[in-house]
Amino acid sequence: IMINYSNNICQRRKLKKNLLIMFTSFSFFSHQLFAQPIDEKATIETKSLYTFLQQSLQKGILFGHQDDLAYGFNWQYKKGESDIKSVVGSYPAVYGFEISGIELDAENDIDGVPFVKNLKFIQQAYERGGIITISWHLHNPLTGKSAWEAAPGTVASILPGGNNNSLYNGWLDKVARYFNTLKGKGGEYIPIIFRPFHELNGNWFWWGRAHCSPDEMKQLYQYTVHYLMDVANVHHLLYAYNTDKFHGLEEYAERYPGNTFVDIVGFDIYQQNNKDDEFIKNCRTMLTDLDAFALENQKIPALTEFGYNTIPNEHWWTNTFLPAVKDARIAYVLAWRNAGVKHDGSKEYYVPFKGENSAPDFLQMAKSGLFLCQNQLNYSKVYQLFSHK
Ligand code: BMA
Repeated sequence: IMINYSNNICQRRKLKKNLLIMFTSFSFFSHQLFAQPIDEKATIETKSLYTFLQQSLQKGILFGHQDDLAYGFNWQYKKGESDIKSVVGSYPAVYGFEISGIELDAENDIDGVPFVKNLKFIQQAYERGGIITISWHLHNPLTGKSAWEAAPGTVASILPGGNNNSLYNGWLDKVARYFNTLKGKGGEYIPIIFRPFHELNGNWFWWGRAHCSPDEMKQLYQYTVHYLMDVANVHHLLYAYNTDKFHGLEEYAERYPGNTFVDIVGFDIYQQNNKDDEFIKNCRTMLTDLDAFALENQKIPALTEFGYNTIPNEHWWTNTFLPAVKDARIAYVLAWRNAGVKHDGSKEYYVPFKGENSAPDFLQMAKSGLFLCQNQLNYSKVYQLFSHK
């Protein structure tokens, strides 16, 4: 840039103003156009998804639901069915899936869905421009028990030098193998937002806060990303770092593995009882912190899981959820699964289904226009922002 210095104050002011405009627009565009997934070898569809998620921050919040295509409150494996669709007439924009069990060669995931079926659902969603995110409630590698059964020393045991490191490598190989089966019609890999070690500041999983040091957690996250990317050569993943609810940025960042290991930053939040105002307040505070963290680290913010089990308040969507998230800068929200009536007779569901009490209110919320569903996306918009050359 050629700059002609002048002593004229007025001209100098003008120059200052112009430089300011140039600088702000440059940083705006650099944030918009130059940020890339952490994986330099990310496939072109994965890069496209990343850019799409960034752009969508200006357009609205993509609405997501776990296991949306596999089952709903009172159905299972019905072609074309979706609880979200039964209420708003469109599939969600984001589809959550689970791979717990893959590490033990199970045929079904932890919630009973066969992996071969999940593969088909993922392909269907992808082909219409849906966005896929996958969680992993991986078993405890030290004890072989569930993700919820912590044992001292588990994390250290799977890091390099630990007794179970090669076992864990084997698990990651299986995860990589499964991810490599996720392909579109042209044989291209389907981009996945992978969110390992979710809710890592809670104490309920073996990788939780009470069971390993911040350093061990960071190492585990870094090791996992490095292994999948550089050893297993998987290049169609975006990585989400995701805490549970947290109190302030210090807690949020305590176990953050660093900017070269994370693409998306988020947290999970559930309402537990009738305290709607508290939910709104807490959620807004955390979203403000998340926004600051995401801006500082140039990451894409998202609400990686949320819900109020059985939605006891029929106006929860417009009275509570909408006020909680409406001012937030987040790419997507993911409601948890509609498990239905479980073996013990208890119910579990987080989005309405046809005839459910909060369904009209959910529809009302959808009309606010804040949320984007599948009907506002298509394949080329999400996955073909860049061309194969
Ligand atoms: C939990 C519940 C469980 C489920 C688990 C893993 O929050 O929904 O029923 O098995 O997630 O998906």
